[in-house]
Amino acid sequence: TDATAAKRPSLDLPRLELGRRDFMKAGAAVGAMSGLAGCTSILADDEGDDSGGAAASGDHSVAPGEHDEYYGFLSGGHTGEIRVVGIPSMRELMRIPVFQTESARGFGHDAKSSAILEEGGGYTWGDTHHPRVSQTDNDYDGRWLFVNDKANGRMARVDLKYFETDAITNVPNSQAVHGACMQLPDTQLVFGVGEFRVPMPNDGRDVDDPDAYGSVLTAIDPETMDVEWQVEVDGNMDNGDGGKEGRWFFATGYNSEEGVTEGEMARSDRDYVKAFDIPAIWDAVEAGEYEEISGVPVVDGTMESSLNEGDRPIVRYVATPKSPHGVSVTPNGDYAIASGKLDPSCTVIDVEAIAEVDDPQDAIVGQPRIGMGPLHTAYDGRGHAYTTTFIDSEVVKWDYEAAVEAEAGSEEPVVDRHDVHYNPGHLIASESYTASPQGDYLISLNKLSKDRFLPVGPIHPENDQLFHIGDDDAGLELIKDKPSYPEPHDASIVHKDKIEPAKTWDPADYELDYVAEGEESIERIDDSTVEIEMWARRNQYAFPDVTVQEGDEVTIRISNVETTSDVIHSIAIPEYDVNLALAPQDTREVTFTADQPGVYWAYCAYFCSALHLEMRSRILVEPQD
Ligand code: K7E
Ligand code: RUQ
Ligand code: CUA
Repeated sequence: TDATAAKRPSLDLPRLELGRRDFMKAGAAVGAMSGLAGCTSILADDEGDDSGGAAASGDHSVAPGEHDEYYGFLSGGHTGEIRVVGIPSMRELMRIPVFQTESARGFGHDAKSSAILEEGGGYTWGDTHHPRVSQTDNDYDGRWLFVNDKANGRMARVDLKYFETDAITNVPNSQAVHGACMQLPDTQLVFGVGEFRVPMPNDGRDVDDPDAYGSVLTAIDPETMDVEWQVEVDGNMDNGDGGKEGRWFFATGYNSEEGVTEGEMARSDRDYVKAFDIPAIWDAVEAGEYEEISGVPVVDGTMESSLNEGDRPIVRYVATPKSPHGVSVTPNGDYAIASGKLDPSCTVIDVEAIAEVDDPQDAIVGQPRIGMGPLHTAYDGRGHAYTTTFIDSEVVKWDYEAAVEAEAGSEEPVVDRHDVHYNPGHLIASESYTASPQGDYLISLNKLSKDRFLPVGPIHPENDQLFHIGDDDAGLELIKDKPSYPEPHDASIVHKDKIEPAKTWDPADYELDYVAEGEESIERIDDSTVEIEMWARRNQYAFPDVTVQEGDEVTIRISNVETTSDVIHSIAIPEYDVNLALAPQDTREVTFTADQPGVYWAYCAYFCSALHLEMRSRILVEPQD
């Protein structure tokens, strides 16, 4: 309405003047942004190609048998998983299935992980973007990793004792949970940043009335994974990051126009970084100032309501140039830096000032010119920001205090830039999301690899490029290219000393009763139900033969009784789609209906010893009559 429009904060920021070169590139930018990423003409004037470690100073190799310094947790995009790599070797150490079934680890095959996927909505895939490791006192505590599902609007938790997904929350009123991050310093809440706008609830009402759609920020309790509250905002949101002190949470966004087509969404020159006042939201929830939708308290954080709150709006709308994408808070907590995406600048927001200024825009204290298509920013702990430029295909290193001193639009704060290959999305530096990044390594997660690797058909790998950034005189040194299966978005890099994975299963964590040797049993519960408790060890299962009747519902609970680390067994039953992976001391359960008479050789799929191929049992399914 006109009344609402009148209440919108003014949008008269100093307008950055676009030069002719930028204007032409901006044309190319729109093409690349909409998927026609054929920016070879832009890339053609890249200077040289300093690939490989030869040009880099220092030795960042990791010899065979040696361990890496860091864990890198990379999202797997629409594979639905998390990949664990060692840094600086970039060796892939493990994959953690999150939103998809995965047979090597038996995820989604045993009863427990199947229930996690089922209770999480029952979808067969997800789109992981932002893996964030839990923190205590603004430092990694190595307990959990949280990651969003952009596809189906979910948040998952990975238990870093077992490197295994242990919870998935299907977030109501939200179709694309995009940004994922937490309230700091102690992971008090996990935030899911809603991107797509939909009717709330999305039950068929208002289907063609975009004005009635909404998008929400969702706060989740990290222990219970229950949704605590949501805040509805104007426009949609994109990425997010928490302030270091726990009061503010920042989300970028686009589509303040609230359009439904690309043209409608990109019309405005300005969009908003939303600053959520977390204590004020709690106050509103506790005062009952919310509407319950789909069983969740939804607080009104739209511009209109925020302005009506008078002295304490729960969301401040900070207008920034064109569709800001990434936002991240500096390690010292002083600034939230948003990347312009369709504008060549980054916007530096003074975190403390947000609470003090009347007009949220007055909290903007710097707006350096970075390059074309700035997307995401990481930190080295020495006052430098590193921003990816999607269109220019660069990592740009700049000094954020210098940006506060400089005129808006100045390029002076930039201290170094380095080509990447090609079209980077996120980048991540060692412990960049904490208060104390190490400032030694940085990975640029590049969306296109084009010609960097042997061709493997029309779907190319991505290219994750590792830089050494520890020597400010040497600047950014490219150390390594790592081809990556589609498609990592974001990552967290955690020092190895902060992660303590279990070597075998810990009885304190058992959900099912362990079956020791001598405790095995086959029990017929009734006419059509059989329960089998058994174990596995080198090189046999508890029973050489198991006989059931056609039509029986068979439950197998099986423990791997090995105590030696790395001796993994499994039980696979051909043609019954049964496949359980069993780490040492682990117990898993599966239920299937024995509806096909015949002989089925249950076998172990992990090569566990010289007699591994002999590790087999017969499942005999006797015909009904
Ligand atoms: Cu830029 Cu989901 Cu962080 Cu992808 S988002 S790149
Ligand atoms: S067998 S060792 Cu097919 Cu060679 Cu597995
Ligand atoms: Cu157990 Cu192979």
